[in-house]
Amino acid sequence: MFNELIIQKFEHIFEHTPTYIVRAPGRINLIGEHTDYNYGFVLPAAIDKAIYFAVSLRNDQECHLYAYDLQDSIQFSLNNVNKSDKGWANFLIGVLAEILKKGCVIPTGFNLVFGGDVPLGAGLSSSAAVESGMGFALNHLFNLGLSKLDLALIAQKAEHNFAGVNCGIMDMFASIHGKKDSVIKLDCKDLSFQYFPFHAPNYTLVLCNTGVKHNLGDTEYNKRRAECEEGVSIMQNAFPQIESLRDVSAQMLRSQADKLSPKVYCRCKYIVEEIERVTVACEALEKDNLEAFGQKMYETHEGLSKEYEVSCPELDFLVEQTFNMNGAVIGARMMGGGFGGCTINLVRKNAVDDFIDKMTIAYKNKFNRVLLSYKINITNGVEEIKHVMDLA
Ligand code: GAF
Repeated sequence: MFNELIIQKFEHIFEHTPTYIVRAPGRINLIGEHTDYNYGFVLPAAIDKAIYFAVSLRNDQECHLYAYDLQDSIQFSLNNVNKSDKGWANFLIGVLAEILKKGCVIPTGFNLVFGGDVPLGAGLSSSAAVESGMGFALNHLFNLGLSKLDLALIAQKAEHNFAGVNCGIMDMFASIHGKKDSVIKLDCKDLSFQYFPFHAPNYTLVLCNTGVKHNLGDTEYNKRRAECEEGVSIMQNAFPQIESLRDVSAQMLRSQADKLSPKVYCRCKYIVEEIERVTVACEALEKDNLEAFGQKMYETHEGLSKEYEVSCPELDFLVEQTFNMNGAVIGARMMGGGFGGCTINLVRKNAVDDFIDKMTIAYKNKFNRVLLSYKINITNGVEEIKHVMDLA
């Protein structure tokens, strides 16, 4: 178990037991991709892959952080909370800096070891898990009284200001607000949300990891966001009341087609349709109509690949292959920011192992790469898993 390894490492380095152990999960997203920063709907959930943190207070101003997976460490003083040359450290320092910016008092330094099993660069939001776990740990350690929503907003700011990705709120929100066996329908406009039980006894959610790593910091993600904003600002000439693509209907968009470049039009079209798709997919979920839900997942992939252009040959291949599985798969699509990472598949329970075998062979034959597949369970969001002091 990862939490045990993290505790052992902590005790080895710092020669005392940690005060808190925190589990911060990665996330999946069932549907609603690239809609968060367009203030639409998303449907994510926290998963049984997580980053674990062991933390304790110090009685000086030093912060000592150790990354278990990278076997790397950093030390700095609370009087000098700045960006580091070490990329991994910025996700943690960013959260601390944003908490301080908010005016919270952190009177002493702290020790921290973190690590886990959220695969990096697989589109499962390992960085949001690190940020939400860090925020949760500091909130507990220093009794800051921050709400879950505060922690999500702090994590998002850390990502913007310290990692340089202009991301939406979905990933950190899901990592923090996750609920066992439920998906979260989040309205990214007013941040209201609703849990939907994910009741699919005959199906398993399977992720297929291309092993191709994307870097969201790479300009493409920020470019898509800018293209959507360009579309909105042009359409505001005709519709001054709109603030984002959330406020644009398919009909309004069509009426402005000749004002937008073909590329911007395609980006906006995908987003407007995807926002609507989340609502329709949720209705299908409420009626336990998993087949209809799966159909929407395929439509999302088509849009992401052809109109939003954030897929890649590996992802397209994996989705395409699901049609050769004798009906074992009822929905599949690329998931997350894109340009690699995972596909998410809704697979009939009795066919899962066969599905994984066939996909692994097909992927190896096509790209000469090993396909890693994960059967996913939906879990609670960030939580304290053991108060070691209580055990003493
Ligand atoms: C990444 C971002 F971090 C999210 O905010 C979201 O935009 C997602 O890509 C695409 O839906 O995970």
